[in-house]
Amino acid sequence: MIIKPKADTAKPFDLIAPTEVALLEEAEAAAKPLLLSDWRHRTSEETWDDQVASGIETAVCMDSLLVNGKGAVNCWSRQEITRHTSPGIAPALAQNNMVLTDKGCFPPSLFPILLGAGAVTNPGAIPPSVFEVCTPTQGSRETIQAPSGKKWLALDVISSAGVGTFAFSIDEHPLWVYAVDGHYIEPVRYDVLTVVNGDRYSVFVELTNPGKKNNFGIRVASLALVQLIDTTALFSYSTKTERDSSYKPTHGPYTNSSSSDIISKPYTNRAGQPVSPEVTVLDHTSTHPFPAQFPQPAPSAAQTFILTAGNVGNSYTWALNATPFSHAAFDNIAPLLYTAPDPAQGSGNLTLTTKNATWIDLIFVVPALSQPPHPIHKHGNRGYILGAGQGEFTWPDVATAAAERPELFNLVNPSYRDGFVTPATAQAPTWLAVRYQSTNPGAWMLHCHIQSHLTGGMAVVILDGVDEWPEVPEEYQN
Ligand SMILES: [Cu+2]
Repeated sequence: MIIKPKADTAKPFDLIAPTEVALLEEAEAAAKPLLLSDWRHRTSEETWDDQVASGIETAVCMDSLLVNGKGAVNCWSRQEITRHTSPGIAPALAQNNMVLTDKGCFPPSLFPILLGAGAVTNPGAIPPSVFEVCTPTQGSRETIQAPSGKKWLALDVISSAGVGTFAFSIDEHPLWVYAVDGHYIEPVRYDVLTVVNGDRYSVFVELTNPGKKNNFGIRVASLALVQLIDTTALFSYSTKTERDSSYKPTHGPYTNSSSSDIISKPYTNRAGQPVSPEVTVLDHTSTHPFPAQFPQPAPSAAQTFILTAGNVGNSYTWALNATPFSHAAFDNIAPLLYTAPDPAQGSGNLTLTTKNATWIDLIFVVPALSQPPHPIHKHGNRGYILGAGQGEFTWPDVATAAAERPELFNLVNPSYRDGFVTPATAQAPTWLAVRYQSTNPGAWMLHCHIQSHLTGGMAVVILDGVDEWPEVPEEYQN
């Protein structure tokens, strides 16, 4: 489903190529979707049962990455697994005389060690196909064919991943990012995008690569420490050498290791890491809305919620705000929308209450070490990413923090998104500050977009603008 902007919406295309605005508009109107996803052969129910039986988050080990639903299981050689094992996890593996499995995953027996004393786990309850045995498959490969004779192609890069954070790039083609999460930004040009679950990046690709190559790799590699996995799709177009005999469209069965028809130069290696210091990588906060729209002077927050995120008890139970969200318990009560809470009643760990038209600060604090980034998603409206930092969030609110550490905040033109990624924790806790205006009265989920974290309880409900909730008509009440 493509939602087009209103006709009078200002577009930032003259900041990309002032003399080619019409060409860019034409490309935008013909934008092609590029859905990135991860694929697991076990169903969600089987995965949940594996997790309960083993006490280990088995959902994190995938079978393949897909581009527009196409791909194949691709088993890396032992040499490639060894070469690309992240320095972030190599010492823990070496200390315990372990290596990544044939699927490129953490060995299940590493989890009890990472979880520490008190964790009740049973790695033996996990079928070998989940973490260890890699069985290659044949599959199809997506080809993005740019129309010939055009200067620009627009792609909507969408992550529908359950788990993975991806490094995304097109060989030899920098990406002009002009919209994120369905909102125009001041255009920025990068070689590689870091794409988390639920992200939408609209990009222009300039079709002017000199030379005679016509096939370029579209690279998608997981950045999660927990698994080495990648895929390659094909980007193909005709330049003026349209009848060049070297141009051979490729079709038919495909495994990732058979990408010998792609001879273009990648920006990233198979672990998603830049191949040289010159390669530029877009991170999640370095996009700024076009036109600038954050009110000046910055509004002050009527309420600040400090949410403590992380594992609770075992590796598959999660909380966004100290208490795991029980989907079953919320299924068994009357919908929260039916009764507007008393604004004076305040908030609990799992239901936050706001008044309409007020500005709200959400501070996500990740106190535990060795945590992955959490792509937090808010339903109902977007928010501004004001700042992030390493170490404890020791202040009562953003105003106090920004007065003391102004370099950690952007209160002028902050990134405007509906997903907000907490920084990964290594040796220190981290935090992320988001501000939004409560303008959409209703009961909205705020949750981690990693599917297994959401299933494991990493969610709260925000009851926005409760002072403006309408009466629910009686025929719906009963
Ligand atoms: Cu998460």
